Amino acid sequence: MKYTLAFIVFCLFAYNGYTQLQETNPIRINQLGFYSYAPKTAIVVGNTTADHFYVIGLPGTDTIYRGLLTAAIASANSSLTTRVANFSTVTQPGNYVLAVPGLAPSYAFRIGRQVQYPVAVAALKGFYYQRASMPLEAQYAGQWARPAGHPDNIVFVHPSAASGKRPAGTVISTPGGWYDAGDYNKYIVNAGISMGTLLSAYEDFPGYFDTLKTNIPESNDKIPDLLNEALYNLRWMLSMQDPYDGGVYNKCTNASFDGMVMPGVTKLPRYVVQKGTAATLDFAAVMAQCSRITSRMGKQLPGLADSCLRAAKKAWQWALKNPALAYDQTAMNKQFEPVITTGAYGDRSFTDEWCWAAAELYSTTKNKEYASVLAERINDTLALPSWGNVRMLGFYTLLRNQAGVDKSLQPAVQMLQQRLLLFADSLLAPVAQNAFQTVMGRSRRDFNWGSNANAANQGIALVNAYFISKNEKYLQGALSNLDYLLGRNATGYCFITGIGSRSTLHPHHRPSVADGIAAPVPGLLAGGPNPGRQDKCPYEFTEPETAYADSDCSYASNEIAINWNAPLVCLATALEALQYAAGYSKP
Ligand code: 9MR
Repeated sequence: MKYTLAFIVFCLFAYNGYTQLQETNPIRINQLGFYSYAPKTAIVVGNTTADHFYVIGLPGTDTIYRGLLTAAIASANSSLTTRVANFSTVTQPGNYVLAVPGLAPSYAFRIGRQVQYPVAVAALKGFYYQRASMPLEAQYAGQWARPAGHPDNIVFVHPSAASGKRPAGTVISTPGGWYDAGDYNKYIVNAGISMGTLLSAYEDFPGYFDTLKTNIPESNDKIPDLLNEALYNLRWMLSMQDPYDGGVYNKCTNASFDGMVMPGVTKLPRYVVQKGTAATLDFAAVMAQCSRITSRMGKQLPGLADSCLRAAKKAWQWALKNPALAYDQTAMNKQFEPVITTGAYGDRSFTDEWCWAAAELYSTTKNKEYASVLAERINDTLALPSWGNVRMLGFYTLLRNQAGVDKSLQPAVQMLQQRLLLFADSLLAPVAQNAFQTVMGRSRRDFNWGSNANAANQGIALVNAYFISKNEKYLQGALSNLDYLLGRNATGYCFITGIGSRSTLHPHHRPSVADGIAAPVPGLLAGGPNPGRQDKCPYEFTEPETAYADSDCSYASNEIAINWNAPLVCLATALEALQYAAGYSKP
């Protein structure tokens, strides 16, 4: 269908005008695009008098679809009002813009198969750019190549971590692993949830990951790249366990944060600090999960599964002797020197870590010892995973590995399935009233430090509900949150560096700030709207869903972190892997 010449001319004019403007486009849309047979929604923000919208094919000016905007919806999470443009009936593969008379057209987007592949692969590659202790070479890192930083082969045992065989000042070696975030420290608690999330993605879709390549140095070996990447961090984690007692240090860290410089510029002393229950149980969980996965890869990874399981069991034993040892950095600093001021990840409740570690160890060994701890925890309340609450990772694992589960646990596992579906239903219930029609934003509490990880983790919970029920409504919810992260949100940003037309450009990420390259390191998920604004930086907008500053000052809304990237990898790869089974794409 052709539309009127006047309208076409208007659109093109507005489009050219728009590309010179830096302000946010009022049409909020997934900036990558849509699977042909999946739901397609854009959100028009602000007061528009037009009632119609148009989907226009590119290149050219053909109006492919004309639709009605809904009535205005007042957002519960800001003072914005929105109108919804649904164009799910457009299925023809191609490139498009969405236009509303009187407004600049949307960014161009694609309809077709594998449309979320760029974000899936970039988010996984993001971990490579976080690697400590090795140079990033141009053939893998492109313009973001850099020398190695933080060798971590001379690391001091901090007085808080002293033990008989390793007194304060002992030198140990804990090289490798990923930098946690925008800073250059390495924290076991946060590595734990990140690894658990990535390894779960692998366990859910091993076939998909067999062929997913990220162009990393290990890409030509016989191991999937997701596992290659995870193993880089796993080997570091193994070195964080005290071999004499099985306890695991909380972190490998500077005393205080490095300045905004490239890795390796500062050569300040590094320490391992205090062992703790959360770190040790998270470690046990990751090692048990990795053992289960790599036990089928004895040829490629000889001995690894056994080493991981031994490390997991040893950590578990230490935790039994120290069942609730919190990492309290303030208290620690009153007692020991040097004072440590880097991130704390100071968790104080451990029932969730016990649950996760028990679930992983049980699923790997089917040993009764772990079953009994699991039985105590299996009816605990469901909550989205976060670094301070990892219970759900244990539940996902249990559901995934329920074949052969002990009879005594079976009724609780059945119930867990039903409870997860109810949890997922509670995520879906408010979507219709949501001004952005996403699961994200069901409550103002969704917008905290690292809010974008909530969006991704909600999506993963829904994917798990889909595994149980095969009900496509859960995947729609998951897709709505991927749309959110890719631009259908109150800020108008795609929150993944290097993806989409208007994405995060100035993350609080030391290499991106210091490397002298205009474009940020790609594939990294910004923290997202956080009205707490703990960084005290200037924010143009301050309401729950708009409190986001694309500025490297803003560590409370614009840092990147491995525990935010990991659920993004998991969500994007799940949808890519499921697109055919769900009928969203035709092979
Ligand atoms: O993600 C963490 C967030 O939940 C906390 O509120 C915040 C303050 O303690 O710390 C965040 O984690 C940071 C960590 O402590 C150090 N590396 C950067 C992390 C992301 O900002």
